[in-house]
Amino acid sequence: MRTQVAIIGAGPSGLLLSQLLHKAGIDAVIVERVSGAHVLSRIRAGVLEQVAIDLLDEAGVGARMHREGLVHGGFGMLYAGRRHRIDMNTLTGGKNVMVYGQTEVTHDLMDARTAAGLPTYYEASDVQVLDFDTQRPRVSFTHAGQSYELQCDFIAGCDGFHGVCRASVPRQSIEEFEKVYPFGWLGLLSDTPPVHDELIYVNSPRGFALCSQRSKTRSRYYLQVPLTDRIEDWTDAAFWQELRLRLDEEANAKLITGPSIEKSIAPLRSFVTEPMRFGRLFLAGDAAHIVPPTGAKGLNLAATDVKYLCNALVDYYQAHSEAGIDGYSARCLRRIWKAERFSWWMTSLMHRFPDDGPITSRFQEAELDYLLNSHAGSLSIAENYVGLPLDFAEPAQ
Ligand code: RFL
Ligand code: PHB
Repeated sequence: MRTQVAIIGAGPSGLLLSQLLHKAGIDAVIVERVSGAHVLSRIRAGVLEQVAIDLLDEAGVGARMHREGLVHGGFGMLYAGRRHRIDMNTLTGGKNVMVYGQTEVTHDLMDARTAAGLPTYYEASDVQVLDFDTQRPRVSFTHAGQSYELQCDFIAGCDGFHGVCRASVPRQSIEEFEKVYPFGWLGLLSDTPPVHDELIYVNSPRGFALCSQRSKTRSRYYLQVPLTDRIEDWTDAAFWQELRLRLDEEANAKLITGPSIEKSIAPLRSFVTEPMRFGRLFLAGDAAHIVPPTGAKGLNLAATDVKYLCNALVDYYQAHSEAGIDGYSARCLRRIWKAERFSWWMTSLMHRFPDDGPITSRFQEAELDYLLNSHAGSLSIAENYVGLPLDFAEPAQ
């Protein structure tokens, strides 16, 4: 079997890359470890930046997102019992974000791939990426009891944080930067109307909370919890009770509770791999970097990595230039570090850290007071939250 680009992983990175390559006339085969249904069962991101919206349009899969997604021009920040609004739209001169779940994005991309009749091997086992330091990389895997070898020009490692691609790179060729946070996010999804028409990020003495949503009838809430908490110990009633203790009166008066349709605990981590290219293997998305979800950047970064990679491959095949490929890693990392910085900073600003004393809460309150009452401070939050442009801080040619 032969293709131009072998894509490992059918998450948002792999699926979006395949669709952008298809539009550019470049062949790709996707090899995914789990079933399509399993990929769709993972409840994750909910907020898309303008850059990601544009890329989904470019990939030809934006129609349902524009019909069903919710455009948000601002969000709330609650601290010291007071709620403030960051008016992203006004502050940034008209930019918004789109609330549209990762599950829906993935669904739309999968449907487009199926409609185009493009090959994806779901439930592939023993996936190995081979010879990527030569001109003839290969991928081997087992599917439905049969062994396959896929020959290709390039391998795109879109297989997430626990994937095989990053793990296959010789240790001396890679540097990893990591910070693990001493708490997790307990998330609950419910078919109840959202408590507010915009998201609310909460810094409370009992810890961080987030009121998010998927639609006008489906809510997503998160609570900061100790890493030692187990999901079995959190009943729905306990979740709603704790959420109430972290919200303001106005939100509590509007909060409608109901049975959860999903509940899970996610650890928080900042992680970056340098570089992101190893010969003919490219890492993209969570395979190369993780952000804590506070800034809503993970899926958006995955989308922009994939855009840079697609551009580099188009340059290679159409203009016979290796400049894009050679510049891929540096270009991605410039953007990634800015989003990593913002996500780490927003996490530090909004959470309670177990080893910090009361002085840290006062520092946080003072910083929030400053930021939310200063045009420059609010603009900085807004500009980062809606997402920096694709070519932000690119060196002049
Ligand atoms: P994924 O989604 O992990 O997909 C990787 C795919 O690779 C497959 N795989 C393999 N396939 C073949 N062979 C192997 N050996 C393989 N090993 C793994 C996996 O099965 C999987 O299908 O990575 P990708 O595509 O890079 O996408 C990244 C995003 O999923 C992630 O960044 C976001 O979900 C992060 N995130 C958020 N991002 C946002 O932009 N906005 C948000 O609001 C937001 N909220 C969140 C989040 C992540 C969260 N969690 C649970 C980590 C909220 C949460 C709670
Ligand atoms: C979500 O809706 O899942 C979500 C929204 C904003 C975040 C993180 C997660 O910052």
